[in-house]
Amino acid sequence: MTKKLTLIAFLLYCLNAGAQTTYTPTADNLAARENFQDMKFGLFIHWGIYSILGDGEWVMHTEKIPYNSYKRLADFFNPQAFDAKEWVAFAKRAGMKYITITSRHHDGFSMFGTKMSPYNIVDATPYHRDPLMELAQECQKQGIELHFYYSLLDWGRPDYAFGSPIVNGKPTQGDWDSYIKFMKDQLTELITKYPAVKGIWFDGYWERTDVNWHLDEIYGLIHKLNPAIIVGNNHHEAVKDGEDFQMFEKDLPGNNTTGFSAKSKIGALPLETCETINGSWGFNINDRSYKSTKQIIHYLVNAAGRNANFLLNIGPMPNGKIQPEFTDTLAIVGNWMQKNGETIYGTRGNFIAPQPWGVVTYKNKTLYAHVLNKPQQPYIFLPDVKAKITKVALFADGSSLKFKQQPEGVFVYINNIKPDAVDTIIELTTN
Ligand code: JFZ
Repeated sequence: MTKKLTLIAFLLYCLNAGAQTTYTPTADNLAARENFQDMKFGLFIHWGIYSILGDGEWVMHTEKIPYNSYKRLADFFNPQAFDAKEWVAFAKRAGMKYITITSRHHDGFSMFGTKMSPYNIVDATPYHRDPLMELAQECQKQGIELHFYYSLLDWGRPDYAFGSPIVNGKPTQGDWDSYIKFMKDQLTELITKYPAVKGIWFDGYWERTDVNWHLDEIYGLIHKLNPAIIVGNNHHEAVKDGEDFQMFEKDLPGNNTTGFSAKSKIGALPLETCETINGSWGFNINDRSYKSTKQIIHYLVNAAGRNANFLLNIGPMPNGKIQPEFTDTLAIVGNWMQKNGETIYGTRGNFIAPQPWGVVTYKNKTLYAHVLNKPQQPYIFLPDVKAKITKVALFADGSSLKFKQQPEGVFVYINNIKPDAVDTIIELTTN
């Protein structure tokens, strides 16, 4: 009996393992993944016609606005103050290496010039310009990567069939094949028309787990058009075949404070976690729960220490400007990155597990211990350091620190140093 069960388990395992090995990333794709991990810090942007209402990107749903009424927002969307050059410069100034922007959110409005639907910024608004094209060109010019967020879920298209109606007037009978084709056509536009797009960030899968999303075809198409594009999906589940990175939402990998990261077992792919600068993704005029520079830096350092990128979100205003609370905070984060970026960019983490006092990143032969919380003891302990440590110094000024290496790990004595208010970085050199 047990033997039989073992055999069945083994066969199931083989089936599963087989399913997971259909996609073989190209060398370019593997290089793109490495590069992605080196970048560490990105800017997430939620911007759409919902921004006008200043109540987040879910406003159509939360305020139960019928689709046909919601669509009128397009008539007033005219972001005259939008300047792609400013946005890209702002991200760079903050120390960010890539931008991930909503090309189409759940409301179904395309923020780019698409031939596949008239419900897009070029054809349906008085603005008549394509901000994503301007952004793509500017990113290329200023040397920063661009990724597109793309919603699988659509709150208005008649061919998208909902499991249960959420928004008034939303169709429940759809034409699934037509909808899948529509998405493929739009993704083809996004990948072939916009210069230097390096990633696609899917969302909305969780709205219908009972349908066939044809992810194999969608991912296959993306990789056929450009094998180096990295694909991720915010499905809150274990990574699926054809994906190139794994994402976490509002949680550091391994944590589950949100309740929806339970099924996100950490896999072997590059990791990314996203979080909001206040409490909202899309512009929210009444949200003043701004995170401090210290909170943001800690999030970034904690992510890096867990081998993950940090994608920090802002919701620009409907006029195209970024509110000063965000630019002020991120300028300070940028100053910190200018000084300390060496201990973040290009590093890897999780070589030493997160400790009560903080985390460790490493690059080449150097370990960077980030002391985020003052330890009770006069020392910090780094377990499992097998390489011989030849020197330990304070990263800020290079002054040497006393240390003791044992088979179990390294003790670094920090009782004589003035701790940094944000992050005391200690550099350990190995031979
Ligand atoms: C999703 C979007 O719905 C949201 O608007 C934003 O774009 C964010 C980055 O991603 O957020 C979700 C998605 C699913 C759940 C929670 C938040 N969920 O299933 O609990």
